[in-house]
Amino acid sequence: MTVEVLTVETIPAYLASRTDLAGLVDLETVTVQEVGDGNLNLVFIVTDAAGDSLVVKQSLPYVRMVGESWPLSQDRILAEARGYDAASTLSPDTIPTYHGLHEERRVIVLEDLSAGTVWRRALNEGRISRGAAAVIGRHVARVGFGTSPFALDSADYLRALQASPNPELERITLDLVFTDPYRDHPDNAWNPAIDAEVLGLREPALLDEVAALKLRFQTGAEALVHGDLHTGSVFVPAEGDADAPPAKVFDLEFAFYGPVGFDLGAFFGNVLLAQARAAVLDRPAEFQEWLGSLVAEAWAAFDAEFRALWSTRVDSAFSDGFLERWLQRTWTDAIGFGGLKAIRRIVGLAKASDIETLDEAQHIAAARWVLGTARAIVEGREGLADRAALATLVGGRLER
Ligand code: SR1
Ligand code: MG
Repeated sequence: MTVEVLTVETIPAYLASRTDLAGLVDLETVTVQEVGDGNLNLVFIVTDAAGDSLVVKQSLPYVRMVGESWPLSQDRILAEARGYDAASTLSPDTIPTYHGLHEERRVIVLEDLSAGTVWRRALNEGRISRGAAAVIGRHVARVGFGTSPFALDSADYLRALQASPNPELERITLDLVFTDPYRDHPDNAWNPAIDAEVLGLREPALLDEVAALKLRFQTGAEALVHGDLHTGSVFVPAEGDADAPPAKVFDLEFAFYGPVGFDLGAFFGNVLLAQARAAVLDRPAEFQEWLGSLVAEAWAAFDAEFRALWSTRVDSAFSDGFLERWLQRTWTDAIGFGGLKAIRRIVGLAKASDIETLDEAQHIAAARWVLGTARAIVEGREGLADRAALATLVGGRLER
């Protein structure tokens, strides 16, 4: 099914038809801007003369970054709506206020957070956002716990799992993260100066690790995960806005039942990109040290929140001893996924501005560092038992 695509011109009439949204903005005075800078969708900010605003997001029937030659079902907005429904209940303060799904038009409406900054942009500018990584950790713990068999009895878990298919977007992740960077593919692209590092990714020892993580992604249906929790899926407050919450997670269209470590990994992999950028730009030590603390900050918040929720689990067969084992497994998954998430942004389709906006010499240095470090993490993840071991590996490579 394809539904009519909204435009800047048709948004006011569309909102007028949405009596459930009456009063959120004054439709007599609104201006509308299309601001989608992601890879997939249309995003409109609607602002009235008094400054009240909201976001209208609609899935396009194709992949925006490529165009109509890559059709993609508009049903992905249903997956995003499921993600917001779950997070609105389980972790309302870590997401924008969600005003619901209009299924017929494949539209969701959200609080406008554009007074803040997408975190990737703030990182690219060298801005410190204290407390944002902890928000990510808490968010992942709450939604991860609350949609898992730890919080749901088996029938509810199975119902939730079966009600949450997102096959087309999972396919994109399987191809772009776990498959294409490790083979010849027309969408891959990299600077020839890093040929050796890229082609080295096809060595059997690494391919075996990629295969193990791919299967974990495909079959580890632990909880409803965000599915694309990179630094472009997080808003941080504008500089100097001390009253705003430290971060909000958005863009949940990749939500699916998967391993909880996948979301933490997406964040970790993108921290690696930010670290590479900061190093080649020789950013101030305070900024680089703060970047180096983000994985530990996110993990500590995740760990603390998960442990706090553990006492509410529905099945005492999930023992305290098992929790330790599960957390360790989740850490190992997370750093493995993080490595692959970093690699895909260097080699595959859909690059990251952290690296792409550097000059050529910086780009080559940063890309080479990311590939070498990410690979060392993926291959060595079982031995990187804690945050300190990872920090030592990453920091040691940064200093070289
Ligand atoms: C074709 S979509 C490309 C990428 O954009 C999203 O942010 C996901 O990361 C996806 O892999
Ligand atoms: Mg996105």
